[in-house]
Amino acid sequence: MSGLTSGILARLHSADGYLSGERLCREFGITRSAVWKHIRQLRLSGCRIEAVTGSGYRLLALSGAPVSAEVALFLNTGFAGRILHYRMETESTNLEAKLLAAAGAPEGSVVTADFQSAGRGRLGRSWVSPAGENLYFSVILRPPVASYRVPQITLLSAAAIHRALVEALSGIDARIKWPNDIVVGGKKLCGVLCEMQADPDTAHFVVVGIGINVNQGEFPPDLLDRATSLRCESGFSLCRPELLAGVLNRFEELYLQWLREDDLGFILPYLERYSLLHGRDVIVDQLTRQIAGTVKGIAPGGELLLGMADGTVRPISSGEASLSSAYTM
Ligand code: BT5
Repeated sequence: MSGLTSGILARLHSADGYLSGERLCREFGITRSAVWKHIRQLRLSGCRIEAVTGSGYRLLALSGAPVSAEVALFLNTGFAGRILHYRMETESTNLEAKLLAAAGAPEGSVVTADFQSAGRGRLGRSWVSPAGENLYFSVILRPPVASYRVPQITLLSAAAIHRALVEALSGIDARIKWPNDIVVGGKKLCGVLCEMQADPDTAHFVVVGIGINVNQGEFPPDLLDRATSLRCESGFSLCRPELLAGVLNRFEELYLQWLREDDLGFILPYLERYSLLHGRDVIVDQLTRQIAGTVKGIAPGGELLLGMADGTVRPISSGEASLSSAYTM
């Protein structure tokens, strides 16, 4: 979509009622037929625009696809999402973002897709990514920090997503499940996959991949008991571009603060307040071993603090945590 088409969309979106063709001509310095061409373009992209003789044009509905022009309507960031590459279909937005980052894409660039044919989770797992319903996006970062700090970005992202979700749906009881999930009622709503290219000392770039189940109504049998969406939880369909912008708005705020700090200390009260695991007995699966304990909190470095049977507290830096009760059920 051209800059002018996006500009006309933004103008229609901010208008209170109808905007005459004549006014659009004047404001954008273009002819009547050019205005018509842009309106046609917007309609082709899926926006519903009413045209009434004598009154003008009125935006009835956005397409709802997470395209740059629609996300920009709700964005108040300095850099996050200001460059946004939208794909109708891609293998994985993380994969594309890594290629773009390696080719020099600036910090804050975002790749988003309507459908992922090979959406990825951690450790080679897959992320179910049907078309037209959810959000799949990856943010490129170039944090000037030592690479040991990079894993903290996963929890930082979870906090930003959580904030945006409760702002979009105030009644939702979403919980942050260390280290990379947002869950509602024990079912997964969102996952974060952070990948980086780094030297031993410095990170060259980081790609933060985020999948949020937004308007999905049904899940495949293997996810039926384990996954949910905002629509399943609330009964409402949400505007994907608005939610994506909401996450980016919150993310940029927290990320900039995190760069000024040494660690996650500033956001720990929030992470602990909305933690699914706080105070609970859990088992952390680290592939080669399982560690059982009681969650005492999160360390400023992002590690899960596990109280052990012998009274010591052990910081756990990676793994898949499950409630012990889930094991015995
Ligand atoms: C994650 O991995 O939770 C990270 C997911 C990140 C997905 C985003 S989408 C945009 C970007 N591009 C990508 O290719 N990836 C990122 P993990 O903790 O390993 O969880 C994966 C597990 O979650 C799977 O093994 C399933 O059990 C479950 N799962 C798969 N798809 C799901 C979905 N749509 N909703 C809920 N759970 C799902």
